[in-house]
Amino acid sequence: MKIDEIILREIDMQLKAPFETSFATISGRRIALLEVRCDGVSGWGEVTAAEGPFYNSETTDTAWTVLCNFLAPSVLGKTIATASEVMGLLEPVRGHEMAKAALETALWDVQAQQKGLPLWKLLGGTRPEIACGVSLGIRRDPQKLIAAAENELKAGYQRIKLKIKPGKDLEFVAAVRKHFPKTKLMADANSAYRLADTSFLQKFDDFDLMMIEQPLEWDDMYHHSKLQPMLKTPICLDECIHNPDHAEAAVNMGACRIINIKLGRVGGHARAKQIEEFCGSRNVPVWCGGMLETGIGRAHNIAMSTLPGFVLPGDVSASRRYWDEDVIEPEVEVTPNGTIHVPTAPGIGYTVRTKRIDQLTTRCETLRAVNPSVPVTG
Ligand code: OSB
Ligand code: MG
Repeated sequence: MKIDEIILREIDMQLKAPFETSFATISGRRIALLEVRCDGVSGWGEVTAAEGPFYNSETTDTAWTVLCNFLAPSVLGKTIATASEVMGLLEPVRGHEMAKAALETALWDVQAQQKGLPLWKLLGGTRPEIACGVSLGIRRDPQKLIAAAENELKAGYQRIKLKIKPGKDLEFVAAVRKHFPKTKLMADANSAYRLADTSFLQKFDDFDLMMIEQPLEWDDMYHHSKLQPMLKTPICLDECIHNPDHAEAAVNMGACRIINIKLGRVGGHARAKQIEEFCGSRNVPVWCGGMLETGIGRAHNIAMSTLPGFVLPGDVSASRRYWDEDVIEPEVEVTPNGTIHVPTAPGIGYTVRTKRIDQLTTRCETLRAVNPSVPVTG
């Protein structure tokens, strides 16, 4: 694949309803989409960073800058045999996994199209249908949360994740558990607690949760390793895991028993797959997290979720839960059994609605190799 051109577009999209987490309330999204052109084939990826640096340190704007100034120049004009090779070219840039992932995942889309394969088959996926859960934002009171959960369970979703924060936590989880004694339930704190809250966090052990996601600080694996032995509920790490080495460290130090894999957070498909393989070898279940993506990011999440280690329902749900109108067709739909049928067309398997994207675009940058003889990295 010769990397001829990279086109970055920022689109503005309004969420159907605001999404409240312990770190922010998100109503509208500014999303950077990346199109890479190789040998006449277009591949698509999405920057999953949020608008502000409150989930992790990246933002839509930092990813834009790093892609334009550092990542694109180090790959444009170069030829790679497989998408997974691109991470080697991007290695001089530290961090910025979400910026890298947009490019890496777009190249996987190209490679799959060139081979005439659906992306999930190229990745080594084994399940033609994936299990879906939903992530419910924080609500004003427990009754509202129960109503939201009821709605999603009626639609078929297989598990409910509740966002929690101090003051909107135990009472909410208790109420939902009481109303739904058998439902697969979990909580996501997005780093809102500290090790000093251990005795409070132990109270969640009463609710038979599948897991509690990222209770302590975003970069603090050590304190999670102190907390996990004091909880019956498995800890699932999200924010802490940026690469396969982090996954190995977390599992070996007992900081978690489950890992949430997000393509953006770990730098793309190749690393996600490495984490999935490592976790499989250690009997650590993994599942696919979400970042309120458009259909493009969602399509990549669906492909990744077909890998054998993804044994738990992910935060991969229908387009219509987020958007009035998505940027792909067909839109992602969930069956009454709470599953998504994985598409069989080559590449990401959905058609990118370029006209709709053009209408939503607020800025656009086309990048081409300037002078291929001048090295730009290091
Ligand atoms: O922690 O999993 C998270 C959304 C934005 C940022 C972080 C998270 C989330 C979600 C929503 O939980 C997942 C989704 O439905 O896309
Ligand atoms: Mg999370």
